[in-house]
Amino acid sequence: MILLYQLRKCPWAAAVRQTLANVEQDYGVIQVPYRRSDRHDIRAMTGQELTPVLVDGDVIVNESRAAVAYLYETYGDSRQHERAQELRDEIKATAAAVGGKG
Ligand SMILES: N[C@@H](CCC(=O)N[C@@H](CS)C(=O)NCC(=O)O)C(=O)O
Repeated sequence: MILLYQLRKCPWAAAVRQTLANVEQDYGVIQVPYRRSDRHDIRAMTGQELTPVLVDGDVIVNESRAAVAYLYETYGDSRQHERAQELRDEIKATAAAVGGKG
């Protein structure tokens, strides 16, 4: 079963929930503790404390755009596969921009 670790009212988690609805996948929600230092599950799985985190079997994805891209690639139709590719390109561009700052 797909699990979504999230904080209440998180807009990025809402984007992942909308994507799960778009690809018609059932999922469970795990609300993470408000305090970052209490998010032991997230830290153990991803090495960081930000939510959302999507878990689909052995696949663990943190960062909402990466989670949306994963869902569209895995469960989407051809139009959604194209959207996934656009997101992957955006993620790469962001990483290059952030990396270029140093
Ligand atoms: N770029 C990240 C942003 C994630 C993010 O900032 N999540 C917030 C919740 S909406 C969070 O975990 N904040 C940690 C905190 O407030 O302690 C993504 O898109 O997933």
